[in-house]
Amino acid sequence: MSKTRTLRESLQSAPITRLMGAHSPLSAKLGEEAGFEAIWASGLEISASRGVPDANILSMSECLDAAATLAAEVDIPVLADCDSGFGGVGNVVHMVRSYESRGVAGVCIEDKQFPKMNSFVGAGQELAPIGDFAAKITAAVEAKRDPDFVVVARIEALIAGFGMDEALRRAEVYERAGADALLIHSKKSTSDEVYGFRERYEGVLPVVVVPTMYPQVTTRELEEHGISAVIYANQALRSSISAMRQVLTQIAVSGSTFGVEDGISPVKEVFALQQLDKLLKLQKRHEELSAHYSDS
Ligand code: SPV
Ligand code: MG
Repeated sequence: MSKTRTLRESLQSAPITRLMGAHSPLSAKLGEEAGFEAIWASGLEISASRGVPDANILSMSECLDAAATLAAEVDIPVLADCDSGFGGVGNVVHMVRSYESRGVAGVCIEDKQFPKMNSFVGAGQELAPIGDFAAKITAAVEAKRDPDFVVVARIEALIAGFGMDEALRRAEVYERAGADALLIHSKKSTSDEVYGFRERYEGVLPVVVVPTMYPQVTTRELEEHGISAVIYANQALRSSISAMRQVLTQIAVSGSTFGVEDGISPVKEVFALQQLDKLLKLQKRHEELSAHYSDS
């Protein structure tokens, strides 16, 4: 089955789909290895890995390259965080064509103005007019070539302080505009707000959540409340920052790497993630074939 169809069907059916955030092929591989159904090519993670804020500082082609590069290294589908679509409707159409042609299974665009600001930053949460964003969703849906390519509409009304009625109004309009799923984002410290949205939303689209600010919630609880997919958007990145910081400080302070050896991945593990065994097999076969052709 194609990755686009896999993602589409996974969102539309039980059990809940779990997406792990990634910013590199290595982190995507670790997400796949841990058993997640799909990868979220996170704007926050990709920006942070480049040392810049999550505020459309990177261009679309930089984000695309990061998402496509990690998509090429995993067998599970990748949903790309495409911020607010990188500009006007022309940018959205170019974005869909580009991501689709580079092996990404779907895109998520949020109803904020360009340039967007990460949702957990107090300032800069400017919502796009509902009609403008809905029309972009329709343009995105009409631009795709593969009918299974997924277009997720992300609602930022709760983040921007416009309340539940506005979030629900937007959900209904984005559904009519052709979205395949809705991502309802919340910065509350409990899941009540997204559960409230799920209860009052009367449409048929799968609902996706990102529980960064309400980490106590479990996948099972989300599923029991009718949530179709959960994105663990940035835990891989954050764990790598704290692990690297701790180890690097220890080496700097102790003047040796001996004390950290037991706590870090052996070089062998790095080789395994690089699929070195495949290269060695390939080289062996090449030698054999080479000898065979030399004899003829
Ligand atoms: C991301 O991972 O970039 C997201 C999720 O969009 S959030 O950081 O919660 O906005
Ligand atoms: Mg993002």
